[in-house]
Formats: sequence, structure tokens, C-alpha cells
Amino acid sequence: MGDMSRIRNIVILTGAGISAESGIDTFRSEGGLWEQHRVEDVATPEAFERNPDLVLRFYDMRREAIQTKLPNPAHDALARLDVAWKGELLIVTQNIDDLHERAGASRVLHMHGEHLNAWCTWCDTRSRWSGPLIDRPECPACGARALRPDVVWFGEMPYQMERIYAALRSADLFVSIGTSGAVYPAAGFVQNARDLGAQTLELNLERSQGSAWFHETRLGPASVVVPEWVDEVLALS
Ligand code: BV8
Repeated sequence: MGDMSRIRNIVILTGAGISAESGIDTFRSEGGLWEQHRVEDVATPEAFERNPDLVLRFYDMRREAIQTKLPNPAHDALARLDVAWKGELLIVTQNIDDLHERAGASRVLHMHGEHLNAWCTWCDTRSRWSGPLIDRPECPACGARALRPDVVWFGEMPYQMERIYAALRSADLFVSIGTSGAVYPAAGFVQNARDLGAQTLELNLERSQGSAWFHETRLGPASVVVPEWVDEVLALS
């Protein structure tokens, strides 16, 4: 890592790999979420149009499973950093789980939505929702039986992109944790950050599709490499 003493503004991108040790399946490991399903069958608006029950059951299963999981030392370390860091810090997560928040982080942005929200396709209201949607429950705001998972599917625009690009523009350090770098625009953030002069660090179990773009890559399980890195950063600040 370069001169850490002049790091003030940090952007952290997390993916499924940070939640793997909490027992939440990643997408692209064997037996992972996508292995059991073709992406285009469960994570596109067309799939929802074509087979709503399949899609609703896929997300009902994940919503229920996630609520039985706990944050792991990687989430805890990022929460510690969020609380202690005096400069700007933004955790941009591709994950729909709420393990960052349950570990105590607050500067979290879910660019691909949240598993605990239901989005009414009739009145556009998003409501906190922890139960199933397969039985077409009524929207708490308008009563229509038109709720879908509040999740960004392929072909849909990720949330708060302007806020993300503003954070990347002012970032001194961009850290990517537990993501394969397979899906855009998230996979392109390291290139944006690097072009804008930030230091770039990857913490991942194995090399990813974006590894070549990082100044430094540290390989290992998130529960080990993330706390190590956070301790380093806090010691220097
Ligand atoms: C958009 C929510 C435009 C749903 C997700 C052709 C070329 C380039 C781009 C495209 C293209 N064709 C289409 C596109 C665009 C498309 C895309 O990028 N497709 C890819 C497949 C090529 N992107 C989109 O459609 C996006 N929208 O572009 O909109 C637009 C413009 C104008 C107007 C309207 C629209 C939207 C994409 C969002 C899709 N939704 N998730 C849900 O959760 O069910 S994607 C989902 O997969 C994740 O959110 C994440 O983003 C993505 C990748 O998953 P990862 O998190 O990286 O997980 P993965 O399993 O892949 O990897 C895990 C990693 O962790 C591995 O590296 C592993 O080694 C590591 N790991 C494992 N264990 C550990 C670990 N690391 C540390 N410790 C461990 N223990």
C-alpha cells in the first residue's frame, strides 16, 4: 500500500464473498446461488414477468435464510472502521443482506437493493418486509397485491449511482472485498477510482476478474484479511 498517512476518504465495495463465512451462498462458487438457477431465470424483470412464482420463491428462500445468519469478523471490522474513521467513508455493497448494518456499520449503500424491503409496483412505495411474498400480500401503503423484491435485477439501474461516483471522485483509497468483478457497473469502480488517482486495494479469497486493476491484492478469507487491514489503517490514522 502507498503512503497511508494521507488517506482521508475511503470507498469500500463489498460483494457476496464478505458474507460467505456467515453462511450465505455466493453467486459463482460451485453449488452457489446461480449454480442452482440460471441468472436470466431468476434475476431479470423478464424472468419476473414470465414466471413470478419462481422468482418470488427464490427471493423468499433467500430472505428467510439471511435472517438466520450472523455478521462475521469481516463485517465487524468494517463496522469498527466506520465508527472510528474521522474522514469520509462509504461502504458500497452489492449484497442484499443486512449484515453490515447488523455489525454496526451505518455509512452503507445497497446499490443492488435490500432483501428486507418489498417494493410496490403499483404505488412505488418501499416497505420493510421480512416475510414471504409468494402469497401476494397487500402493499402496506396502497393495499395492491403488487409487491416485488426491492432488488436490482440485470438490465435494471443500480441505486444511487450519482452518490457512488461522487464518493469515488473524492476517494483517496478504494478497497474491494469479496467480489468476483463479474458484474457492471460495480466491476468498473476500481478503474474509475484508479483513473481519479486513488490507491486501490483488493481483499479476496482468490484473484478476481478485476485483479489486474488493483495496486495491491491480498488473498485470503475475509474474516482474516479484513480485520488485519482495518487494524493497519486504524493504527496509521
Ligand atoms: C445495468 C442483486 C444498465 C440480485 C445482482 C455485457 C458486458 C458488460 C455488461 C453487461 C453486458 N450485458 C449486460 C451487462 C450489464 C449487466 C452485467 O454486468 N452483466 C454481466 C453478467 C456481464 N449489469 C446490469 O444489468 C446492471 N445494470 O447495467 O443497468 C442500465 C442503464 C440505463 C438504464 C437502465 C439500466 C445491474 C446488475 C445487478 C444485478 N443484480 N444482485 C440478487 O442479489 O439476487 S448481481 C450479483 O452478482 C451481485 O449483486 C453482484 O453485483 C454480482 C457479482 O456477485 P459477487 O458479489 O461478486 O459474488 P460472486 O459469487 O460473483 O463472487 C464472490 C467472490 O467472493 C469471489 O471472487 C470469491 O473468490 C470471493 N469469496 C468467496 N468466499 C470468500 C471470498 N472472498 C473473501 N472471503 C471469503 N470467505
